Amino acid sequence: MIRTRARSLAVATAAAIILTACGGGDGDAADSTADGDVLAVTGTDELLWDVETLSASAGTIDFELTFEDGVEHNLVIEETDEVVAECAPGETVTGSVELDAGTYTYICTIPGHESRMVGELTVS
Ligand SMILES: [Cu+2]
Repeated sequence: MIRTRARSLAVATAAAIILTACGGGDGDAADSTADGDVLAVTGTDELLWDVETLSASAGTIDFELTFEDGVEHNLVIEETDEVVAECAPGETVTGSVELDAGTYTYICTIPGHESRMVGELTVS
């Protein structure tokens, strides 16, 4: 009995360590400034991106866009004219785009936003 319980505890502890490790990896992927698979960007009520430089690996690049309450935004790759995502104020949406290595500009094309909501995406 006692031996079985000790083994169960050991297995549970090992599982907890593995889960913790996975959680840390997800956190890194969501970091907009890292070479993660998901680039998290917020469009603010002040008509700005919260992150103005991003980097990613060539291929499929996933974005997670959050738009603050008051204003509608979208995210477009200027060089390719691809709309990565658009959504209503207060929403978070995901979108993806295929890009080769290079330097790209991501903008919001809502009239009046384009001059302020400009960021640089480096794909390597
Ligand atoms: Cu905008």
